[in-house]
Amino acid sequence: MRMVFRWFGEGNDSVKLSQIKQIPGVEGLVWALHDLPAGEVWPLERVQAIKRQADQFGFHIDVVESVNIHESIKLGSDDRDYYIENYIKTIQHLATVGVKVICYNFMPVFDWIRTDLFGLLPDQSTALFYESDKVRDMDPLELVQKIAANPDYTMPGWEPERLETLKGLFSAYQNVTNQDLMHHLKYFLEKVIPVCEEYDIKLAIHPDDPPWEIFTLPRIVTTQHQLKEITQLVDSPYNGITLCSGALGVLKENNIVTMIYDLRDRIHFAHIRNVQLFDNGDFIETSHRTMDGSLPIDQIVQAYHEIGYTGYVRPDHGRHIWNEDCRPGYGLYDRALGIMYLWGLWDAYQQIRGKDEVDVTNSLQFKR
Ligand SMILES: [Mn+2]
Repeated sequence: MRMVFRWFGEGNDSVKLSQIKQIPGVEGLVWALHDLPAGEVWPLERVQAIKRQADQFGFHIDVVESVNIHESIKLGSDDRDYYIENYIKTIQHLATVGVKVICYNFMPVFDWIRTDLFGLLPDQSTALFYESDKVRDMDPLELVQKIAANPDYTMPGWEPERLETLKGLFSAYQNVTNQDLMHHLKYFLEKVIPVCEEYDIKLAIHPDDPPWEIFTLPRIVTTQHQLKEITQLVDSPYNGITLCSGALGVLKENNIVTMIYDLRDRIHFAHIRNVQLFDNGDFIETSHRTMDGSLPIDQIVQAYHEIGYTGYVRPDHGRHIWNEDCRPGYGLYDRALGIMYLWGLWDAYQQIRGKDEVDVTNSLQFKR
């Protein structure tokens, strides 16, 4: 596995590149031009500026997260070809600096959703928290208004100008079924994947977070079955996935270990994090350690080791610890601890099994 670290850019992240440099085994930055709205072409000079920044510290910028998809593409609107053309231009610009993987998502309207950025864990650290009752009982417009006014509610990815268009977006999606959304994804992939093949950049779709229907909007990236279906929409190795253990793992029927074996040829990017699930559907993010949450992070890393995974990995969200002042979920300390846990597991499996003796035939014995 090749360890990378998400960085939001100069002036947009509390973590410095000099700090990331001191985390063992981190070889590259996961980046994006976060100030650009979905649908715009990423200018070549801005892409090259990131490359120069990373070069100063010896990091590669192979992985981009995310190049967001314009709603017109997800809706299948008349103007979608214009935005697909822009996407293709961005892919061509990213190829000039050696980008290898683009993570993206296909969630209508909302990016990921939580109800509390600073949910309290028993050790007094805080983390992102999702309370299902709060989401269920709330009108989406009300929720969005609370986001602006109340720091207890947040949905990163929301810009004020998008809030104004929310009503229009909801009515636009009113008659879009899951099947329609899947067709729109297929249309997009059919246009873009040949370009990816030409420029040697792999697409990696991120699962919906959380992976269930919210506010009656369609959702198509939630289960192993759907991920498999998506990889077959255009049957190319360049049409792949970001296997996010935390996003998928909050749905109890999702077995991350089984998914790793089933989707192994199409996993181009792995997000590894743990979550504590509660019976009522709430969840809170925890440290990466297996026994701190509900997911078998040890078995997940073991599965990656067994398949001989050589793709990119990043720790996902971390807790906020040691009074760190940072972006929610993206502090330095807990993600660095997470990386050391992942390396600890990886190195141990490497020592025990030896890469040459990896037996992939007994892969499902770790099913949980
Ligand atoms: Mn993720």
